[in-house]
Parts: sequence; structure tokens; C-alpha cells
Amino acid sequence: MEIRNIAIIAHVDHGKTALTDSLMKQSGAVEENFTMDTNELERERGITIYSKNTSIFYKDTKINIVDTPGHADFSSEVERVLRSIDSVLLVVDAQEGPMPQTKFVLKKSLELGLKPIVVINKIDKPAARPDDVKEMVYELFLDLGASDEQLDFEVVYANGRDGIAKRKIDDDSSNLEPLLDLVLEKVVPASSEELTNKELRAQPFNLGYDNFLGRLAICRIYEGKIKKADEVFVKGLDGQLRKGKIIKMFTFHGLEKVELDEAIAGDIVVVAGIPDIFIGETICLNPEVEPLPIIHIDEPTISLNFLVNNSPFAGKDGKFVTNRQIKERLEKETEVNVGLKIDFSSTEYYKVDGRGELHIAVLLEKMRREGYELQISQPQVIFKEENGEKLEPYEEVIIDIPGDMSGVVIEKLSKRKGIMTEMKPDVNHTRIIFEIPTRGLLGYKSEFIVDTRGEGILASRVIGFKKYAGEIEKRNVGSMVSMATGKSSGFSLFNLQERGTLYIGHAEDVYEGMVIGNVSKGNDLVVNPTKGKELSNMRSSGADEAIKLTPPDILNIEKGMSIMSEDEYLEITPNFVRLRKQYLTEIERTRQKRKQ
Ligand SMILES: Nc1nc2c(ncn2[C@@H]2O[C@H](COP(=O)(O)OP(=O)(O)OP(=O)(O)O)[C@@H](O)[C@H]2O)c(=O)[nH]1
Ligand SMILES: [Mg+2]
Repeated sequence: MEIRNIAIIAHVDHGKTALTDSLMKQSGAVEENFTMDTNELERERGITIYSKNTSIFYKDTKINIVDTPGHADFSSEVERVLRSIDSVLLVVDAQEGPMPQTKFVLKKSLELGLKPIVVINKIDKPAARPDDVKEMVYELFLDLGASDEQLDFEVVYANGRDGIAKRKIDDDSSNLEPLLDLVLEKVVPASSEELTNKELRAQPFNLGYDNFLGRLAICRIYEGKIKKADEVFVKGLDGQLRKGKIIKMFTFHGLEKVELDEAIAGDIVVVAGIPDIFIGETICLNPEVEPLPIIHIDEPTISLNFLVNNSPFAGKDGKFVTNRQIKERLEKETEVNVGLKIDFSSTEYYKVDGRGELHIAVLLEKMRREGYELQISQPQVIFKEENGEKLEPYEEVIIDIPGDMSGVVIEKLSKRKGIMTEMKPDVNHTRIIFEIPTRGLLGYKSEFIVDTRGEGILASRVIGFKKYAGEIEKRNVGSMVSMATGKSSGFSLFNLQERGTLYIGHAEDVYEGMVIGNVSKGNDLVVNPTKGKELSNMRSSGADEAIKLTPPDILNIEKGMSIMSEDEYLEITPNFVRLRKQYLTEIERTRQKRKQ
């Protein structure tokens, strides 16, 4: 049987998963009403977090498909996937056109010599402009230095959600066959007798974990074949040779893993039985074979500490709260989360390095759902030194906003050491592109939403380490810190809400040192939110003198991470996210300040 290996890549939300889902549905691999975004967090957020494999059968060909995440924090995962497939479907929203992550994934694909098939998706949107978008994509190929052969790309117009694809925008079509036919025609076959007859060389590009089988490796078999129970060698990244045995092997079909006894060159399979296998290593039967070129993994860009929760409310909500439990959970995470680096050497905290705020926030969100309780310190950018020069991570930011709002955005990003590289007015919005140190961008997103009244779109991605930009002055908002422990009273909150934005509502448990809101002007403010009589008729509509409280800006993990100050911790438990001062009493805080 013939095999084709493709990945679906795009900017976040451009419709990769919906297209994959439709492909699986139409090929009969799965029932209606299911989605590739199988993870609970993915469903809730409506984004893909983990790249996932599937395969479908079409005209006697097995098509292995990898659905990748579009969010920039997960780009190193996409990069690894790109190393192991033969072509990509570059999905581009027919209204939005190419976005930062489109550029990134296309750039990586072109560098690897892939010939993308462009899928202009969501053509059903009322504001779709497929012709313009096709032109923009062509320009992007040019800008990124595509070869003549790559520039001659095929275009398919699609409504991925409804499962329709067509070669020309006016064609009649009721399914995705035009796209699948193009895949069969244009993507090089991955399998051949010649390759299968060679000696085995397979390479993991992703890891998984199974409670019974332990670490799993998702591999592409480049040459030869693997059989169940094979005794294999692993050529490590350090050049050392290790031994392993293929205990079990699976292929993906629809959403299921199907067990296999044998797999041939060209296929993508999951193998179990090599406990310490890592991405980029070479699995072989003959230890003399040349190892495959290794797969590079991007370095982390931000760092923070995970600590045992020691707030006055510690242990009230979580099931797993001790240092040892947190450590074991983090060790398990490093089995599969390859972008993560954790330093376990301190006994007081674990230093966790990741690829961005969302990358870490997803881990924290998973942990709290499993019943963990902990606190974290403020995320810091990771600096590097090269040839005696201090370097820091930079990001490219693409912003789309209504024209009259560009002034304030440009002013703020410039203050944060951003450099505008492009400004393009379009029909009813302006697109601005900035290059800015990650440090300058941390905490900016929530301000951006306010400044653009929720109408702006901001997308960013790490572009690498560059020269340190010097001190960055950010808008200084203070924290409103509770001086008392007890229940918040509507009466005091009513008075406090004039001073800034509150993170809590009335009748909530607070403790001394907890941050209950921000102060719009000036420094930290110590307040008593528990003072005064509790009013029973709050917000009850009929009462004439009822107190009207502005709805609080309730914290979640990401929001907390982006607004917290250096002297604070974010306390995360299954049901609560609270911000607090590291030192809970005012006396201690003053003493600490003196020491510095
Ligand atoms: N109108 C329209 N909406 C679509 C189409 N395809 C997908 N969508 C919608 O766009 C949103 C995002 O779709 P997804 O398939 O989750 O996007 P994605 O590219 O997988 O997103 P990430 O994995 O998070 O990067 C969903 O609300 C879909 O229902 C389409 O062809 N037309
Ligand atoms: Mg998706």
C-alpha cells in the first residue's frame, strides 16, 4: 500500500482541526460529532495544544496526517513535526490572510525544502477575499525566499468545517476529494520497496506516555521495517548506543491507536518499550548504520519558580500539596513535554523554563485540574550570553486594529523598546508589525485589550535571541493589598472600587497580604476589604439604595501571570487563583525593602 505523510499547519484558529475532522469524517475513519481536539483543556479553550496524528485511507493510499497547534507558544512542536513529514497543507483564513504564525510555519517548511499546498479556508465567511489572500500568500512566499518550484504552489479553496474543497473558487464541490486528489498527485510517496528493503532507520519526532507501557515514541520509519518484539539499538544524541525492545507498536487510525505487528518504511508509528528514548535519536537494528540528522529543540525563553503553597489558605482546596508531590508531577511532565526544562536542584522551589506564558499556563491548568495546589513566582525572561554580549529573546508582533487606535498602541510598544518594522493601512483596519523584546511584551496584552476596546488582534511569536535592549519602563500600577483576614464586604469594596480594578467580589475569603485588586494611580495600597456591615440587599434590583458593585476582574492563571509583580506569588488551587505578596505583613515587606 502507498503512504503519504502530511502535516496541517497554520496560524491559530485558521481551521486546521476542523479540516482534519472533516477529512476523517468523510473517509469514514470516525463518527460524526467528535473532534481531534480530544483533550479537555483543548475543548474548553477551542485551541489545539498538542499536535496529534491520525491516518485516513483514500483510493488505496494511507494518508498520515499530523494536526498541529497554531499558537506561537507551541511552535517548536510544529517544527519537529515538519522534519518528519513530506508535505504540508498551509491553511490560510480567506478573510484574515497570512498572520505571524503563517509566516513562521511557512518559513520553516520552505527551509526544509517542502512544497506546501495552500488551502485558502473559510471561503464561506461573508468578508472572505480569497483572491487578495492568494496574492498575499504569494508575496509571503516571495519574501521568505521560496524557490521557483516552491513558488509554483497549488491552491485549494475550502470550507473546512463543512468539508468542501475546490480547485477553482467557482467550481461545484460537495466534499474534500479535490484536496485529497491533489495530495495523492503532488506529495511524494513515502513508501517504496527499495526503502523497505534497506536497513532499519526510524526517528522519533514526538513523545507520549502510557501508564502501563511507559514512554512512547512517535516515529517516522525512514527505511527498513520494524516488527513487534524486535531487539533494537538506539543511537543517542550523545553518540552512545543503547538497547531496547519493541514491546508494542501502534498506528493511528481516526482517533484510535491500532496495534500493529509490522510496519514498513514511510509509515508513522508509535513504539513502546524504549524507556529513555528521545526526540531525534535513531532507532536501528544494525548498530553500524549512519544515524539520521538530529532534530533540534528550541530553547526556553521564560523562567519561573514553582513552590509549595504557603499562603494562610494552603491545603484547604488541593489534594496534592506537598513538595514531593509537586516534584513527582513535574518529573512526569518532563517525560513528554520536551520544550520544558526543570531544575530540581533546590529544595525550596523548582525552576521551570518554558517557551512562553501559555506553555507554562497550560501545565499549571492541567495540574490544578488534577488536584494540585501550588504557587508560582513572576515569569522572567531568560537572558543568554554570547561572545561577552548579553542577549534576550525577541518577538515579532502583528497587530490589526481600527485605524484611529494606532497612536496609543505605537506609543506604548515604543516605550517598551519595540521597533516598528511595518505599518500598512487596509480597508478598515491598520496592520502594524513590531519587533520587541519578550520582556517588553510581558504584561502588555491585557493593556492592549483595554486600549483597543477589545477590537484589536495581537499575535506574537519568538524570533530568537538578540542584543539586550536595556531597561524597560512599564506603566506602573500598584497592587491593592489586604491588611485583614476575613470575608470581603460589599460596603468596603464599594469604596475601594474607585481606586482601581478589583479582582474579587463580595463575601469572598481574603487574607492579610492578599492582592485584591490594582491601583490605577501610584504605588501599592494597603486596604481593609473586610470592614463594615455586610449589606444583604446588594445588587438586588428593587432596593432603592442598593450598592452597585462593578463586576470584578476575576483572575485566571494567564491573567495572573501577566499582571503579577516581582514581589508577589500567584497561588493556584483547583478552584481558586489568588494573587498575594510574598511577604504577607506590611512590616515584613518594609523590612525586606530596607534590606535591598
Ligand atoms: N466560517 C468558517 N469557520 C470555520 C471553518 N473552519 C473552521 N472554522 C471555525 O474556526 C474556528 C477555529 O477552528 P479550528 O479548526 O479549531 O482552528 P485551528 O486552526 O485548529 O486552531 P488551533 O489549533 O488552535 O491553532 C472554529 O470555531 C471553527 O468552527 C470554515 O471553513 N468556515
Ligand atoms: Mg487546531
